[in-house]
Amino acid sequence: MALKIESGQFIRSAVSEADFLDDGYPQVAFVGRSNVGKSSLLNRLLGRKSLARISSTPGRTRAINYFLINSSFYFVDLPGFGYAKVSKQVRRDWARLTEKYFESVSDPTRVIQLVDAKVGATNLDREAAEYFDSLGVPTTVVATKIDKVPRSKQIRQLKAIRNQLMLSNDSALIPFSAVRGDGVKELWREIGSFLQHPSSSHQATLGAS
Ligand SMILES: Nc1nc2c(ncn2[C@@H]2O[C@H](COP(=O)(O)OP(=O)(O)O)[C@@H](O)[C@H]2O)c(=O)[nH]1
Ligand SMILES: [Mg+2]
Repeated sequence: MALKIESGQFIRSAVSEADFLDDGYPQVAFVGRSNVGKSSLLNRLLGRKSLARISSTPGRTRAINYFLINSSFYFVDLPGFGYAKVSKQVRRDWARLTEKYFESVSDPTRVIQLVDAKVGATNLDREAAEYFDSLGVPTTVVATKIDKVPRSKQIRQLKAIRNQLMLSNDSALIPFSAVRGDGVKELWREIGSFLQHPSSSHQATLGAS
């Protein structure tokens, strides 16, 4: 069943913990390296070009951007990590904000981790996957820009990403193209099943520590 987007609304940018939202709505958090295709994916999922563009306006690329969808759940656009052009200090600040987000959020959270299908999973992607795993946050991996990988190489490339991220065989790896629309239905299905049964494993893990 495809979720119908009735409304999507930019709520706020958070640059520090004080601005985080934790008000009872489930949160679907999107993460990935800069340039991985996150804005394009969000635009494609929401069918609203103007929404994800908000995240790329100056001052907001390093922030956590919250969008309220259908007045019932959040899309949380986390800052892109591993952007080569920024200083180490700025990179650390980004990592810190993301860590603070996961440490403080108590609402059910699901991570959608984006990996570039053509580039494959980098060390940073792998570190991120290990981090979410250590937190016990359920993660769905999306291989973006699949249209850039020749059909004959897709299976091999997806398998490589699985290995690099040490994904178990039963966890989803969704090939996605913002250009062609591949994977849109599959990703909405994943998000929809999370929203129907928001997992409590994240809180259980955090509560235990
Ligand atoms: N061929 C192709 N290019 C894409 C796709 N998604 C994004 N891109 C391109 O990749 C670049 C980065 O995309 P963007 O969505 O801004 O990435 P972000 O930095 O993660 O938000 C842009 O030039 C996009 O046009 C895709 O599915 N297929
Ligand atoms: Mg972007």
